[in-house]
Amino acid sequence: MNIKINEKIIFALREQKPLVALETAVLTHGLPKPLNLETVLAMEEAVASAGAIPCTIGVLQGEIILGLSQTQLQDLAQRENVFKIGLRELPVIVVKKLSGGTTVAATAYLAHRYGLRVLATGGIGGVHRGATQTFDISADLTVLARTPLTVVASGAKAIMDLGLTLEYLETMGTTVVGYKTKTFPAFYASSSPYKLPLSLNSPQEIAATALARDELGLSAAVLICNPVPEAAQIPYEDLMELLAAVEQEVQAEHIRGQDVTPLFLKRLAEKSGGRSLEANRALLIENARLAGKIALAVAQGKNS
Ligand code: PSU
Ligand code: MN
Repeated sequence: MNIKINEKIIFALREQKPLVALETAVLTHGLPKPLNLETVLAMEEAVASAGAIPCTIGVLQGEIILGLSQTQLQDLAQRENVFKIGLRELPVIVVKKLSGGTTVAATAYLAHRYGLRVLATGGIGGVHRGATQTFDISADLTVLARTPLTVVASGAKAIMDLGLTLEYLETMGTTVVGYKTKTFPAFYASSSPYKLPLSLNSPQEIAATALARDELGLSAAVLICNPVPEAAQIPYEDLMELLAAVEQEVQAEHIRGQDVTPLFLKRLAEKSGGRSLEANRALLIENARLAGKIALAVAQGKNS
């Protein structure tokens, strides 16, 4: 199998060092250039500043790479014909020697398979608005339900139907908790009308929760919902107005499937005059930082 694990990552795995998996669909499809590369590098730095080791995952010419180097990240960020690689695309991408960014679903699967415990992203995919008609439900949700990682995100991307997404997470048995919050964050907005009954207040508490999950033999992820920093947020009401406008445009274009999320994000960036990009960048970095702290606490818990 064409899989390459960076030597630093092999060493860290062997020594049970704290590691944080980072996805690359955000690099190839989530953010515009040059913000995409800058942000992923800043996420890696945030993980490192918390005392953990970043392991960014993606595919270059059919080679699945765990721990992309800076040069490889530059390569992936600049390539034109890159795929958004979900779990089901992985085997074909490998055989056809194609390149692309891995979604949360594919990244979580690979991270768990090779022994990582923590993953950071911006917002997970979810149940899309209008899903009762389109059936558009992100594979992130089904993968998280069977992948025992700790995933740090600012909830689901706000372009989703957040209520339906929460219902689906519940049905699938994924643990959802707020980090120092009792509401489900709405990605660019730090809060939403959706309540979260359970919250955790420190990386140590989160690490202990992940260990308890493992001891119980539960197979789902623990999703840690970390709100975007207040200074960078778009207030929920403003966000809903922006979304209503963008939704109409997107519907008129009859876009389907994997292209829906990237188009939505792009249009929101335009309509918000770049505010959504600033919020996205800020939350990605803060999620990486928290994930680093959690990975450290998990490693310390394991070694004590
Ligand atoms: N977080 C972001 N920006 C993104 C994504 C996450 O801040 O672009 C990506 C993730 O890779 C996630 C994907 O898995 O969007 C979800 O896409 P879809 O809704 O098509 O499943
Ligand atoms: Mn979809």
